[in-house]
Amino acid sequence: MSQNIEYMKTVVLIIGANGQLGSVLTEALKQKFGNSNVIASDLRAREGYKDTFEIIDATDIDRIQEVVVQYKVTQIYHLAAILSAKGEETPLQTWDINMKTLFNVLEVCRKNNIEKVFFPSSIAVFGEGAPLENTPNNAYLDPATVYGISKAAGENWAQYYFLRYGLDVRSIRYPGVIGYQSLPGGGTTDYAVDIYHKAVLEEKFNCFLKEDATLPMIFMDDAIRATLELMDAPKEDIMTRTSYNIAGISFSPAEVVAEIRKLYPDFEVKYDPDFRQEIASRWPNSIDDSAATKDWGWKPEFDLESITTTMIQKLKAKYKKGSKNLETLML
Ligand code: AKB
Repeated sequence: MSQNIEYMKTVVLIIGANGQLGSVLTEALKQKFGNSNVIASDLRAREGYKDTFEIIDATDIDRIQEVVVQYKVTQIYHLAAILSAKGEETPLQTWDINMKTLFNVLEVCRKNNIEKVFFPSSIAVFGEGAPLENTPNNAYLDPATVYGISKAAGENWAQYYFLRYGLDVRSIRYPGVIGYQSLPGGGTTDYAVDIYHKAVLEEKFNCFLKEDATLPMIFMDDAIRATLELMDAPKEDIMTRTSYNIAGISFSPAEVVAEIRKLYPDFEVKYDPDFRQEIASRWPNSIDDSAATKDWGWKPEFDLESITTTMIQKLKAKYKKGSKNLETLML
């Protein structure tokens, strides 16, 4: 890698910038590096987005290369993927898309001496072979969804590019992410966002998981801060080149319902578990994130109570201002 990179300005490309995490991370990166140094990209343009946006289908390596050269990109955040529940509808297509887009990004990074790359992994890499409580970073990985298999393989490819080519790829295994700014899509943990929307709209919630299905979750602010802190850490401190476990908090649907009922005592919930319960039953209940704490100082700030009060306050304000059209209410 060229030594001049240290003196070059940082230009970030986000692939998958319209997604739940991508849309919020894009704003955080613009605050950090300046609006003109952040290139948002996705399959479709985002209505009302004011800064630089490029249409990129990440299965097309030439298109990624073109944008990297055009803007002299120095860092890539590759967030595009098909998630756990959606992925089960078309397993082979999910594998193709998740892996092809990752290989394309890694190859463009290698060929263009990209300074740093971020690749998100997930708690979906774990399966029955890992302890359910306090799942360690180096637990056995036997994922049972195609999304989990693609993330476990992706982590190893990330490490391969680091070991073989010195590419500075960094990764986090996200728990379910809960935020008011954007909507999740196609995940098993999505219920934990939807439930707050229903509470604020004073509608009944149908939960696709069992009431005691405890899963690791994280508030969006913590998830974004973790990503920025990992990417800021000195290279020599990054001891894990597959992916870091990070914990926020763990809760079950029954626990979040109890918390919401402190503010909405009449909130009604019906439990109607579907195939997503099967997926959730193989994922950890809680996560050991001591490697992330030791290497780059990770510490979550939000618990269930603060997540609930923030979600409800922010969503109430959004719904008050606008219609019930969720897409137009976000960000
Ligand atoms: C999903 O539920 O698929 C995602 C994840 C935990 O990676 N939110």
